[in-house]
Amino acid sequence: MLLANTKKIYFASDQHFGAPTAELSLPREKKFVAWLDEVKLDAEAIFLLGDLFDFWFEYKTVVPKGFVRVLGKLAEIRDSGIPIYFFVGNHDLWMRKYFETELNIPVYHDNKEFTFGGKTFLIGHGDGKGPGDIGYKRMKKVFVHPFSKWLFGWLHPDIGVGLAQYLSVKNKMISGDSDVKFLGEDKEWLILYAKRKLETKHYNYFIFGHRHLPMIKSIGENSEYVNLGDWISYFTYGVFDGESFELKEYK
Ligand SMILES: [Mn+2]
Repeated sequence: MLLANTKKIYFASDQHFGAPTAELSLPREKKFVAWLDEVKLDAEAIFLLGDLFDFWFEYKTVVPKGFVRVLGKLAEIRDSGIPIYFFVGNHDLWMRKYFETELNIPVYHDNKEFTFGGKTFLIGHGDGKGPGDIGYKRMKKVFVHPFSKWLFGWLHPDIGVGLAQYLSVKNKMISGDSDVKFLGEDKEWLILYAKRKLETKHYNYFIFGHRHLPMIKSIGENSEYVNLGDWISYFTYGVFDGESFELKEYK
């Protein structure tokens, strides 16, 4: 994709809507919708890099309550012709076809490469990548196993969703959000993951969420690691104008 020279590509992640409660999440959701209203004016595409919801489980016919403002805004923007891409995070990995069928938004369950304006990007949520994160990796195997999903789907939604929301907020090991301190460039496992990738293939940008730590770090020649931060404490987002990538704070 070559960018028209007035257009931009926007990136945001880790909104965790619904947390810690629906009531307390609502002002953050409204702020994010206001941001979407601004970026739609010059967006060539919008990337959402996961954990949009603090918990999402996709039943065959039932849609979890809440989130109508953000879902409606995404529908409006997508219907206006702007492409939106969604990568699941560790909090909303049970997505199936709802975003695709209802919103016409593709859903990716793993990292994906893109090229914009001649620059190469590796994009994803970032959970379970690189060394470490062992407890979470083990849990993720259970989470994504078809049998667990089938079993969970048989729980009454009021029980299943209630239980999951409780665990999501209470249990940081399960959610994989145990450590939101920067570990240092030599230990930060998403940076190590990106550097390992660079050994076999060059990318200009590695764009991830998950760590909730907004940063841009040079990790090689013409190669940068970007973490988008979150919409809980930082309200940060990425913007690529065809030549360079910037991290900004929405006020
Ligand atoms: Mn997150």
